[in-house]
Amino acid sequence: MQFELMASMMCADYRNLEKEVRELDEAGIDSFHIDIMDGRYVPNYAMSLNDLKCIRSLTDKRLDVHLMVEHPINTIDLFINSLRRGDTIYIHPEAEYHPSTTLQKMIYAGIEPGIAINPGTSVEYVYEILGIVNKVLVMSVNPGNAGQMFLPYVGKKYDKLLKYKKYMNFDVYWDGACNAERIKTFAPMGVKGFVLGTTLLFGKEKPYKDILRAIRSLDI
Ligand code: S6P
Ligand code: MG
Repeated sequence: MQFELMASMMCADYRNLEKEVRELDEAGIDSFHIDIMDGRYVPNYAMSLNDLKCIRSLTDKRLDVHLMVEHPINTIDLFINSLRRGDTIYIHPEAEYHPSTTLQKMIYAGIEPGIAINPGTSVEYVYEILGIVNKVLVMSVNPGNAGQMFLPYVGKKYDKLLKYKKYMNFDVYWDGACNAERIKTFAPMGVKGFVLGTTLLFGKEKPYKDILRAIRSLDI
């Protein structure tokens, strides 16, 4: 079964960022997930624009930029201008007065428009903009940190989104506490890709290529 695997780079070893990117690239990761935080929308700082530019220069794989910032319209051009056509930016609709304006800017620039939905945000809240995004990133932990516990109540959100997806044009992605069991359950339901962090990919004793090979050969 085909599904995409993304590496959550805030979990990488920053003493060796270039080595990390090259190993993940060679191991067959599909894209690099870049978590940008402003210390206001979420109580943390993770990666910076400079980290993003560094990773963009080291790989030809796609980048997924997950903006956990207030009013992304104020800085969206910095991110658009640092990416390539076909890369993705996710914004949190609650963090923006006019999320559709920000998404439209991405569309004009050839960036894949995405939204991220928090565990406490309903599918109904984002219903209108589902029609203009290509990707929906469902958070199964609260945004702000890696290594958190899975919140099981988000499961129902996938059912709803996958129903809407049948007559709209977006794909559904998973972010937070992703393990092999969750891939086995949700990939066959139609979830297109999974962000891998500390739960499944980083800080293990095994090489990335072995971990990714094991995930791709799961019995699904
Ligand atoms: C959380 C962030 C995520 C995490 C990722 C970590 O704010 O958006 O992308 O980095 O979920 O994965 P894990 O397996 O440590 O929860
Ligand atoms: Mg993320």
